[in-house]
Amino acid sequence: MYTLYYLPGACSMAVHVLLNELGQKVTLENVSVPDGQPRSAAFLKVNPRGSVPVLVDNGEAIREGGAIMSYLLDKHNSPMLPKAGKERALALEWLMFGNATMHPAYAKVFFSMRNITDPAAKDQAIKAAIGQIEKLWDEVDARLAQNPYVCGKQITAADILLTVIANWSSYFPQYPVKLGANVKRLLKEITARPTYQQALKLEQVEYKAAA
Ligand SMILES: N[C@@H](CCC(=O)N[C@@H](CS)C(=O)NCC(=O)O)C(=O)O
Repeated sequence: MYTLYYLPGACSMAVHVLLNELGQKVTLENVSVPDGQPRSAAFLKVNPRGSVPVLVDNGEAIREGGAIMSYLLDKHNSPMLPKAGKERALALEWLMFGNATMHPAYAKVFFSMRNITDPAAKDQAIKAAIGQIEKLWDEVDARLAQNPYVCGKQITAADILLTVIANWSSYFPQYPVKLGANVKRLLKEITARPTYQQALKLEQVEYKAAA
C-alpha cells in the first residue's frame, strides 16, 4: 500500500494518475496549509524541502516526481517506461522535460504572481514566462504532429505529467497560453481518461477553463 503526499492539482497529481493507471491503491495525504503558513512538522520530517510529491512505499519515502514515477513504472512492469536502450532514454528525456523544463517554466508564472508587487513589472515578468512556455509547447506540438504521444505510439508518463502541467493554465486565465492543435488533442484525451478524472475527483480539483 502506498501513501502519496500531495497538493491538489499540483505536479503530485501526475503520480496520483499514474498509480490509478497501474491499478494501485493509495492513501492520500493532502499537505495544504493556509497561505504563508509552514508545512506541518510531520510532513517536513518526510520531506525537509516541503515539496510534493512524496511517495511512501513500505515505510520508505521517495522524493522527486521523476524518481517516483520511474520507480513505480519499473516496479509494476509498465509499458509506460521501456526497460532499456534508446526507447527508455527517450521516455526519460520527456519525463525529465516535464519535471525539469516545463514545470520550472510554469513556476516562473506562479512565482511572479506571488512575489512581484509592482503591477507593470509583474505583468512583464508573467508575459515573458508565458512566451517561454509557448516555445516549449511548440516543440511538443511538432512531435505530436508525427505521433499520438510525445514518445511515439505508446503513451508514457511524460504525457500524463505534461497534461497535469498544461492544466495549470486554469489558475491564470487572464494570461492564456497559446497551444497548438496537437497539444490540445493530447490534453483533451489524457484529461478525459478515467484515471485522470478519478484523481481530479479525489483531490477535489475543478479546472476553471477547458484544457
Ligand atoms: N523537482 C520537484 C518539484 C516539486 C515541486 O516544486 N512541487 C510543488 C508542487 S507542483 C510544491 O510542492 N510546491 C510547494 C512548495 O514547494 O512548498 C519534483 O519534481 O518533485
